[in-house]
Amino acid sequence: MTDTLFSKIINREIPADIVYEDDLCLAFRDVNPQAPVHILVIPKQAITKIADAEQSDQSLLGHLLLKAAEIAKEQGVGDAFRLVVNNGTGAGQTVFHLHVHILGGREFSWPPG
Ligand code: DGP
Repeated sequence: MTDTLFSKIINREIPADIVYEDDLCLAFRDVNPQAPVHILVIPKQAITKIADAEQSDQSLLGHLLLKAAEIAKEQGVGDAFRLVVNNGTGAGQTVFHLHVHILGGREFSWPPG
C-alpha cells in the first residue's frame, strides 16, 4: 500500500501526541477529536482497511483491540467508551491505514450517524 499520514507518524516524520507504543502498534490522539478522549490505535504493519486484513493478521488484530481497551482504561473513561473502525469512503474512512478509534468521556447514542 502507499504511504499515508499514519506511516509518517510511525516514522516520526510528522508529530503526534503519542500515548502508547510497542513493537506492533502505535496509539496517538486524533487531531480532530470527536470526544474528550479520542485516540487512534494503528498497526505498524500497514493494512489499508479491515476488509483487506488476512487470516495471518488475526493475532495483530486481536492485539489492537486488547490494547485499545487497555488504553481506554488508562485514559480514565471507565466502562463507557466506543471503539470504531471505519471501512471504506462510504463509511467515513479518510485515512487508508487501518485504525481503531477509541472514543470516550461523553455520552454516546445509537445508532451512530
Ligand atoms: P477515519 O475517518 O476513520 O479514516 O479517521 C481518520 C482520523 O484520523 C480522523 O478522525 C482524523 C485523524 N487524522 C487525520 N490526519 C491526522 C494527523 O495528521 N494526525 C492525527 N493525530 N490525526 C489525524
